[in-house]
Amino acid sequence: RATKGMTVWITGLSASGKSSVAVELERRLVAAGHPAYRLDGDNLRHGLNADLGFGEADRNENIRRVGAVAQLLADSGVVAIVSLISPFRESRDRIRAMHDDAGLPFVEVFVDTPVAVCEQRDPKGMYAKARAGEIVGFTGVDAPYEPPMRAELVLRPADGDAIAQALQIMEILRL
Ligand code: GGZ
Repeated sequence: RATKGMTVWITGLSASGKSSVAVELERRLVAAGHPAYRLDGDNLRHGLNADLGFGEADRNENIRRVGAVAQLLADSGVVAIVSLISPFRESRDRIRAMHDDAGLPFVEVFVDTPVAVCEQRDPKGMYAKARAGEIVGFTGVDAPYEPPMRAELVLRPADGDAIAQALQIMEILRL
Protein backbone atom coordinates (compact mmCIF):
# COMPACT_ATOMS: atom_id res chain seq x y z
CA ARG A 1 0.00 0.00 0.00
CA ALA A 2 1.35 3.41 -0.93
CA THR A 3 2.38 5.74 1.87
CA LYS A 4 -0.13 8.44 2.72
CA GLY A 5 1.57 11.80 2.41
CA MET A 6 1.48 14.02 5.48
CA THR A 7 3.32 16.77 7.27
CA VAL A 8 5.04 16.21 10.61
CA TRP A 9 5.63 19.71 11.99
CA ILE A 10 8.29 19.82 14.72
CA THR A 11 8.31 23.07 16.69
CA GLY A 12 10.41 24.22 19.65
CA LEU A 13 13.22 26.48 20.75
CA SER A 14 16.70 26.66 19.24
CA ALA A 15 18.76 23.70 20.57
CA SER A 16 15.59 21.96 21.82
CA GLY A 17 16.48 18.90 19.70
CA LYS A 18 14.14 19.41 16.72
CA SER A 19 16.72 18.66 14.05
CA SER A 20 18.05 15.56 15.80
CA VAL A 21 14.63 13.99 16.19
CA ALA A 22 13.78 14.94 12.58
CA VAL A 23 16.92 13.18 11.32
CA GLU A 24 16.08 10.01 13.28
CA LEU A 25 12.46 10.09 12.15
CA GLU A 26 13.47 10.43 8.49
CA ARG A 27 15.96 7.57 8.85
CA ARG A 28 13.35 5.27 10.35
CA LEU A 29 10.62 6.14 7.87
CA VAL A 30 12.90 5.56 4.88
CA ALA A 31 14.15 2.27 6.40
CA ALA A 32 10.50 1.19 6.69
CA GLY A 33 9.94 1.98 3.01
CA HIS A 34 8.15 5.30 3.38
CA PRO A 35 9.33 8.25 1.30
CA ALA A 36 10.24 11.04 3.72
CA TYR A 37 11.95 14.39 3.28
CA ARG A 38 13.25 16.85 5.82
CA LEU A 39 12.72 20.61 5.66
CA ASP A 40 15.03 22.17 8.25
CA GLY A 41 14.70 25.86 9.10
CA ASP A 42 18.40 26.50 9.49
CA ASN A 43 19.17 24.83 6.12
CA LEU A 44 16.33 26.47 4.17
CA ARG A 45 17.52 29.87 5.37
CA HIS A 46 20.58 29.38 3.12
CA GLY A 47 18.45 28.92 -0.01
CA LEU A 48 14.68 29.28 -0.36
CA ASN A 49 14.52 31.68 2.59
CA ALA A 50 17.88 33.40 2.24
CA ASP A 51 16.08 36.74 1.96
CA LEU A 52 14.43 36.44 5.39
CA GLY A 53 15.58 37.65 8.80
CA PHE A 54 14.27 37.05 12.31
CA GLY A 55 11.69 39.82 12.78
CA GLU A 56 8.10 38.74 13.30
CA ALA A 57 7.01 39.35 9.69
CA ASP A 58 9.98 37.46 8.24
CA ARG A 59 9.52 34.54 10.61
CA ASN A 60 5.86 34.33 9.61
CA GLU A 61 6.84 34.40 5.94
CA ASN A 62 9.42 31.69 6.64
CA ILE A 63 6.74 29.54 8.28
CA ARG A 64 4.28 30.21 5.43
CA ARG A 65 6.74 29.19 2.72
CA VAL A 66 7.95 26.07 4.49
CA GLY A 67 4.34 25.12 5.20
CA ALA A 68 3.46 25.48 1.51
CA VAL A 69 6.44 23.35 0.43
CA ALA A 70 5.62 20.71 3.05
CA GLN A 71 2.04 20.58 1.78
CA LEU A 72 3.22 20.05 -1.81
CA LEU A 73 5.43 17.18 -0.66
CA ALA A 74 2.60 15.69 1.40
CA ASP A 75 0.27 15.96 -1.59
CA SER A 76 2.80 14.00 -3.65
CA GLY A 77 2.74 11.13 -1.12
CA VAL A 78 5.84 12.05 0.86
CA VAL A 79 6.07 12.38 4.64
CA ALA A 80 7.35 15.96 4.96
CA ILE A 81 9.25 16.46 8.21
CA VAL A 82 9.54 20.13 9.14
CA SER A 83 11.90 21.31 11.88
CA LEU A 84 11.41 25.02 12.39
CA ILE A 85 11.28 27.08 15.59
CA SER A 86 7.99 28.45 14.20
CA PRO A 87 7.29 30.50 17.34
CA PHE A 88 3.86 31.83 16.34
CA ARG A 89 0.78 29.75 17.11
CA GLU A 90 -1.44 31.52 14.62
CA SER A 91 0.86 30.88 11.68
CA ARG A 92 1.27 27.21 12.62
CA ASP A 93 -2.52 26.91 12.90
CA ARG A 94 -2.94 28.48 9.45
CA ILE A 95 -0.79 25.73 7.95
CA ARG A 96 -2.79 23.11 9.82
CA ALA A 97 -5.98 24.61 8.36
CA MET A 98 -4.54 24.49 4.82
CA HIS A 99 -3.69 20.82 5.28
CA ASP A 100 -7.16 20.15 6.69
CA ASP A 101 -8.76 21.81 3.66
CA ALA A 102 -6.67 19.61 1.36
CA GLY A 103 -7.44 16.44 3.33
CA LEU A 104 -3.78 15.99 4.27
CA PRO A 105 -2.77 14.95 7.80
CA PHE A 106 -0.86 17.54 9.84
CA VAL A 107 0.89 16.22 12.93
CA GLU A 108 2.24 18.88 15.27
CA VAL A 109 5.06 17.77 17.56
CA PHE A 110 6.18 20.13 20.32
CA VAL A 111 9.75 19.53 21.48
CA ASP A 112 9.22 20.92 24.96
CA THR A 113 12.79 21.39 26.15
CA PRO A 114 12.97 24.14 28.79
CA VAL A 115 14.92 27.22 27.77
CA ALA A 116 17.36 26.63 30.65
CA VAL A 117 18.25 23.24 29.17
CA CYS A 118 18.60 24.65 25.64
CA GLU A 119 20.80 27.39 27.00
CA GLN A 120 22.95 24.85 28.85
CA ARG A 121 23.48 22.94 25.57
CA ASP A 122 24.07 26.07 23.48
CA PRO A 123 25.83 24.11 20.66
CA LYS A 124 26.50 27.21 18.56
CA GLY A 125 27.00 29.71 21.38
CA MET A 126 23.93 31.64 20.26
CA TYR A 127 22.24 31.86 23.67
CA ALA A 128 25.46 33.31 25.10
CA LYS A 129 25.51 35.88 22.32
CA ALA A 130 21.85 36.70 22.91
CA ARG A 131 22.45 37.15 26.66
CA ALA A 132 25.41 39.40 25.86
CA GLY A 133 23.21 41.50 23.58
CA GLU A 134 25.19 40.51 20.46
CA ILE A 135 22.07 38.91 18.96
CA VAL A 136 18.87 40.88 19.43
CA GLY A 137 15.47 39.16 19.22
CA PHE A 138 16.58 35.61 20.01
CA THR A 139 13.70 33.19 20.62
CA GLY A 140 13.32 32.33 24.30
CA VAL A 141 15.64 35.14 25.41
CA ASP A 142 14.13 38.37 24.09
CA ALA A 143 11.72 37.12 21.41
CA PRO A 144 8.53 35.14 22.08
CA TYR A 145 7.79 31.43 21.69
CA GLU A 146 4.12 30.45 21.78
CA PRO A 147 3.77 26.75 22.64
CA PRO A 148 1.09 24.72 20.85
CA MET A 149 -2.21 24.32 22.71
CA ARG A 150 -3.10 20.97 21.20
CA ALA A 151 -0.04 19.35 19.70
CA GLU A 152 -0.53 15.73 18.65
CA LEU A 153 2.60 14.91 20.66
CA VAL A 154 4.74 16.67 23.27
CA LEU A 155 8.32 15.45 23.68
CA ARG A 156 10.29 16.26 26.82
CA PRO A 157 13.94 15.55 27.70
CA ALA A 158 12.72 12.81 30.08
CA ASP A 159 11.33 10.94 27.04
CA GLY A 160 14.89 9.99 26.16
CA ASP A 161 17.25 10.68 23.29
CA ALA A 162 16.40 11.57 19.70
CA ILE A 163 16.03 7.89 18.76
CA ALA A 164 13.50 7.24 21.54
CA GLN A 165 11.64 10.44 20.65
CA ALA A 166 11.54 9.52 16.94
CA LEU A 167 10.03 6.14 17.88
CA GLN A 168 7.30 7.95 19.81
CA ILE A 169 6.47 9.97 16.70
CA MET A 170 6.46 6.80 14.56
CA GLU A 171 3.88 5.30 16.91
CA ILE A 172 1.32 8.06 16.35
CA LEU A 173 1.70 8.26 12.55
CA ARG A 174 -0.95 6.22 10.78
CA LEU A 175 1.08 5.21 7.76
C1 GGZ B 1 16.13 32.30 16.85
C2 GGZ B 1 17.97 32.25 15.46
C3 GGZ B 1 18.04 33.65 15.54
C4 GGZ B 1 17.10 34.34 16.33
C5 GGZ B 1 19.65 32.94 14.27
N1 GGZ B 1 16.15 33.63 16.95
O1 GGZ B 1 19.31 26.45 16.49
P1 GGZ B 1 19.85 26.99 15.22
O2 GGZ B 1 20.26 28.52 15.35
O3 GGZ B 1 20.86 26.23 14.50
O4 GGZ B 1 18.68 27.24 14.31
C6 GGZ B 1 18.06 28.47 14.62
C7 GGZ B 1 17.67 29.06 13.33
C8 GGZ B 1 16.17 29.39 13.43
O5 GGZ B 1 15.60 29.37 12.19
P2 GGZ B 1 14.08 29.00 11.98
O6 GGZ B 1 13.83 29.20 10.54
O7 GGZ B 1 13.78 27.67 12.55
O8 GGZ B 1 13.32 30.11 12.87
S1 GGZ B 1 11.82 30.64 12.74
O9 GGZ B 1 10.92 29.47 12.65
O10 GGZ B 1 11.57 31.41 13.98
O11 GGZ B 1 11.71 31.50 11.54
C9 GGZ B 1 19.13 29.39 15.23
C10 GGZ B 1 19.32 30.48 14.20
O12 GGZ B 1 18.43 30.21 13.11
N2 GGZ B 1 18.97 31.83 14.67
N3 GGZ B 1 19.11 34.06 14.77
N4 GGZ B 1 17.13 35.68 16.43
N5 GGZ B 1 17.02 31.59 16.13
